[in-house]
Amino acid sequence: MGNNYMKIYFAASIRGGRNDVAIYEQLIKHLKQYGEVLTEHVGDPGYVSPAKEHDEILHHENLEKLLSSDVIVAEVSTPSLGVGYELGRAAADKKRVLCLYCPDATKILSGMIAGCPDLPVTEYKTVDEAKKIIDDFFTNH
Ligand code: 6IA
Repeated sequence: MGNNYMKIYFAASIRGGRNDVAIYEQLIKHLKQYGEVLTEHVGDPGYVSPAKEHDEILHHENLEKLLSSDVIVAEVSTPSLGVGYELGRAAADKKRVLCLYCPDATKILSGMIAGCPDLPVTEYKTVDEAKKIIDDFFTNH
């Protein structure tokens, strides 16, 4: 497969909480060897909130990117309505999806993600483990 030409949509929490942004940043950096990451801002610790009145255009632009992507990689450990919505749209469009989840007793993954056969979830404990899961996903598919 022409992995270098892949369009990758990386999804992770923004308004859901930015505690894991350093992880997102590292995962995005790693993903770039497999293609173009359409959503690099998700891993930018300095990303500044656009004003709420831009939400409509933000939704439109993100959805266009999501539907044009070849693969969606979502970091789902911090619960995010936006990520859940994106994953639902991805599943409806039969996209290839990888969900990465770092288990935490205080943030149990939604059953609507964990229980969806079109949204495979792989658990990881360290960023190195998550990178390896990404490598397997892109080399074995
Ligand atoms: O509900 P959330 O905000 O946690 O949703 C995060 C997901 O929705 C990410 O995967 C993004 O693709 C998308 N998303 C949500 N908000 C934004 C955004 N600005 N900019 C780009 N993508 C977004 C919203 C303002 C924010 C900086 C506070």
